[in-house]
Amino acid sequence: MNTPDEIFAEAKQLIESAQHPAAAEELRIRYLGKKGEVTALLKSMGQLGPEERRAYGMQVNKLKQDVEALLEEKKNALAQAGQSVRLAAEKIDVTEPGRCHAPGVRHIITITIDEISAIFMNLGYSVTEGPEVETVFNNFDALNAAPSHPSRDMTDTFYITENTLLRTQTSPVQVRTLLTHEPPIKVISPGRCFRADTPDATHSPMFHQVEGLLVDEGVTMGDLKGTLDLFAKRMFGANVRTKFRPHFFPFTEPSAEMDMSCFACGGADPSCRLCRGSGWIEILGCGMVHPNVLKVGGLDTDRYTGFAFGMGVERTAMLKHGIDDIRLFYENDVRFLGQFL
Ligand code: 2NL
Repeated sequence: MNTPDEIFAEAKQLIESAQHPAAAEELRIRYLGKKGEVTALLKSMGQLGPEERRAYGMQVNKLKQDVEALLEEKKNALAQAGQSVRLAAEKIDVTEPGRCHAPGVRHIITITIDEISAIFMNLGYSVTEGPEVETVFNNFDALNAAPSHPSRDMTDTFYITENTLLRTQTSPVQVRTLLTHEPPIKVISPGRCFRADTPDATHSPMFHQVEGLLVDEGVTMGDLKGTLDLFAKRMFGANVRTKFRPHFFPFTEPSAEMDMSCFACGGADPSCRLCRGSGWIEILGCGMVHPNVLKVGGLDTDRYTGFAFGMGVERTAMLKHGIDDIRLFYENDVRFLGQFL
């Protein structure tokens, strides 16, 4: 058995080189535990005589206290060091630049629909939406389209069944309004439409429209012109002038297309991309609601008149932002989409 001095020397060296609280605890068990070396010395004293036991006892007790003190000191030092390591690891440099989370933007089609809607909402219109899958009745019959009208053709319209289709315009939303509401009616209906067109720079089989409908007593063509002229000025700038050209739609009579003065060249540039030197750009179709359409809503056509209009959202956005290909809207290239905020 080692002497107290030998045990102390070895314990001191081992405790000093302990790197971890668990290593220190192992050493405590090795020296001071039930089967530890110091404990063994204390137990062995029973074999000594009374004189010897007293002196040796003091020596072993001192050994026990010294090892305990060394362990205590080491455990404190290790805890302190652990704390420092943890603090160093958790240190945050508040002077570092922040990480950027690039926010998305609304799609330019959504932005354009919201701008158009805001202009009409400020004039007291409600915004109504309806299903993209519609009945042939709401999309064609109710809108005075002759049974032989070319737009009904399978090659122009996506039919789901004989009586259901993907709407080719958002007018069926307004037909629903006519069927369920009494005048005064003042609504716009933005939304997605579908036509079996081959894609090119100006055509897409899926596109968006905003249509408007106003029905009340005493509504005139003058109301239509004033409303749409004000729309053009708010949408494209206060300098814009408008003119109305006769046109034909089955659902309006009379019908017209509205042109606005070219905000790009004012008619001065024969090679102008927007107006080709004519000075005028077509922006929407409109007219006085055909009596046959008013009758679908059960209205007395001697008492009520109305106007309606429809515009392509893609075309409006392309004019306003100088976009030259409709397909850019659907390619989801963030370099394109991120330009419009
Ligand atoms: C265009 C022309 C137009 C309408 C849409 C309409 C709706 C009802 C009754 C009568 Cl419920 N008319 N809508 C009227 C005239 C023109 O759209 O060129 N759209 C892109």
